[in-house]
Amino acid sequence: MTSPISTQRHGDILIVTSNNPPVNALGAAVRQGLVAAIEQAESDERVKAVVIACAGQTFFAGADITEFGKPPVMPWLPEVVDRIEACTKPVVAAIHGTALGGGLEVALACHYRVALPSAKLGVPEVKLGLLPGAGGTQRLPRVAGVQKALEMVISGTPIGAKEACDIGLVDRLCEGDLVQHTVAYAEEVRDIRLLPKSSERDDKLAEARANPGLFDEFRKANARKLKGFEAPEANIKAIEAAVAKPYAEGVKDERRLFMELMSGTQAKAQQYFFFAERKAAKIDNISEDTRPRDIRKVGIIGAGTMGGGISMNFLSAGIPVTIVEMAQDALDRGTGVMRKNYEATAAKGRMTADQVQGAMGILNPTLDFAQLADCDLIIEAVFEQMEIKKDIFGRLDKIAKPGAILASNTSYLNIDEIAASTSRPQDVVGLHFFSPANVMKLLEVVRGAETAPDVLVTAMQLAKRIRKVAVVAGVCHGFIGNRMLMPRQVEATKLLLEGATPEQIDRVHVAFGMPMGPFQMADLAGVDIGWHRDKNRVENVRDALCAIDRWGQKKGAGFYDYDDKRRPSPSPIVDQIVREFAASSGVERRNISDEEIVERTLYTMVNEGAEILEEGMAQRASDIDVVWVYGYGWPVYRGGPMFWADTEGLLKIVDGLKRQQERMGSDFSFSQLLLDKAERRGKFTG
Ligand code: 3H9
Repeated sequence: MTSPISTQRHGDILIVTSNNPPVNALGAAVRQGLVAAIEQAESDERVKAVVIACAGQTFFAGADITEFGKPPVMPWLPEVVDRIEACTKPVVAAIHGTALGGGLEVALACHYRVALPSAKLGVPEVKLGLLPGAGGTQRLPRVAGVQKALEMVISGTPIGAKEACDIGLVDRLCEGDLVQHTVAYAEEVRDIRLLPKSSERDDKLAEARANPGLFDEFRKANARKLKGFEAPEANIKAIEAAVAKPYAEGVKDERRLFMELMSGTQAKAQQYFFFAERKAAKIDNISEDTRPRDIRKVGIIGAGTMGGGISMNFLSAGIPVTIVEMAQDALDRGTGVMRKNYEATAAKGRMTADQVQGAMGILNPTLDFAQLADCDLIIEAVFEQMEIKKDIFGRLDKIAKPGAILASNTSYLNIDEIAASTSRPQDVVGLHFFSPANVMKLLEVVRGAETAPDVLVTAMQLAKRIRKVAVVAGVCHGFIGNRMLMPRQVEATKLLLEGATPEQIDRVHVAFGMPMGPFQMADLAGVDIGWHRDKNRVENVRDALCAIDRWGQKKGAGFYDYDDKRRPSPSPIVDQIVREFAASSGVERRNISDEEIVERTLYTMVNEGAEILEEGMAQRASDIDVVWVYGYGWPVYRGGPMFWADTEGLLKIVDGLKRQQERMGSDFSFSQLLLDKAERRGKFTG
């Protein structure tokens, strides 16, 4: 087998090149090749300095994640980086693309770093439930400063090469031919023998030692973001060790903390999720040579919250949008909200005024439906009612150009029925965005019975262009995400009558790691969503709340009372209503345990997920997990509902559901797939 590492002498510089597509991950062969190349440089008297560069789209993007959990193959990455730093001849990194994780650790071990201005440098290990484990927690604070290192390890977000240069992480920026420039740099430094070693620097650590409160302040400032996750605290501790101890001791702490994380469930969940997200983009049963349709212009019908949010995704990606409303005031209101949202982003420094202008400048607001005629994709985002949608699709059929994709943003309705109101069902697809649509990363792509393969491929590619993560769902009520919400809501409401409070149920969900519980979510989204609007028809707790205008946060009251800062408190009125309903429906009230809440509101979701898989409404269990992490804030450190069920053990899930089966009554039936897998000690994922 040929090595992914090749060497070539250019005068007295040895150019070491890695060619390990797609991202030059630091797999065993790359690590072995790098050590061999350094040995070659040491033993060849003609070589005065070394350049480490990568072919293809990027500098090393990190350790090879597919090797995690397998028996280790020598040399380990920590040994490789130490060997590079110990080289007696200057080693210069040539950085393009993304120097991430182990890739940045290799660069930090080099004595000098040259980069293209477009390069990005970062340590995303925290997103995999890990920390930079090849000396990164020790070298990065020494080179970039402790505060910056803390920010980088905790966010996992890379910084640009320009900033890296400003803080001393990159020594020189260059335009044009990177390797040529790096060789020239190596020639400048080739005679230096007292080489700068990242591990030996102390100046920036000394600054941190002068500010002993730094770590606690950092923990306090980031407490909310870090809640529930194990890796961030381990990252902070490793950097604390860098400041407090000599390098040789600090790396020992780093290794111990790394191994602890690596053997934990959170790291497994987060690494599983990394691949789950990438798998979601792949569509079953579609030939690989299916070409996407060209999307240059998008039409949106409806300038409400959803229509406006959806439009912003395309505008931000530079794709012109024609947005249609029925009345001028609704159109003005909708475009006004979009502008305000952009301006708020600009005020936070995340957009320039020119970018705001640029986005709004390619928006064409109109009352004229006929202006959709030249759009390549038209997304309907109007009121959730089948008759209205069918009418719109019938009209679209008459004016849209041949080959245009006609999409509905429906969150529950049958795409096949909508498609049947056109003469081109093959062009119809569901594009279910999540609210707020300009923020939430998830997009459910609903595949109708007749949706053409190239329409699906286009939808998946377009999702990437607008920075969404797309998951293919089949046609069923609520698709993947909202369908799984239903059993949760049914049981949560029944638990209220039986004696639990909204606070208790929400607390259990938040403690589990969800951003909010079912009743907090109802209050935020609007208790009145889907309500029949007849104040005299009161058949359940929700009807009763809606009848007295307790529609949630927007009315200052819902399942909770809210003060003028939208802070919730338990509501005696809701308690009274719940008790009355319990009495009138003959429900006996009792103490409800937290465990019962988990079994009836979370285990039931797993059961529904299994049902969705069994019916083929999701392509794979990991797609369900992607929907729940990106659409509803399921804690990524638990992988998603299906991965979590696997870690709990499917037998335990089945036993819990059996325990509750009588109480759940006819609202619940077992998924055969779940029962079968549990019996065979099987898993949904992996
Ligand atoms: C680490 O370094 C630990 C060390 O500190 C300590 C060790 C002791 N390994 O994302 P894409 C695959 S932890 C293996 O679609 P893009 C990916 O699965 C690592 N495979 O491309 C996909 O495969 P497929 C720290 C990897 O252009 C293909 O490459 N580093 C790895 O949108 C293309 O990926 C990270 O966490 C990997 N490290 O984005 C960086 N990375 O085609 C993780 C990617 O079969 N990677 N693949 O589906 C990324 O963030 C993005 O992939 C990157 C490119 C930005 C590089």
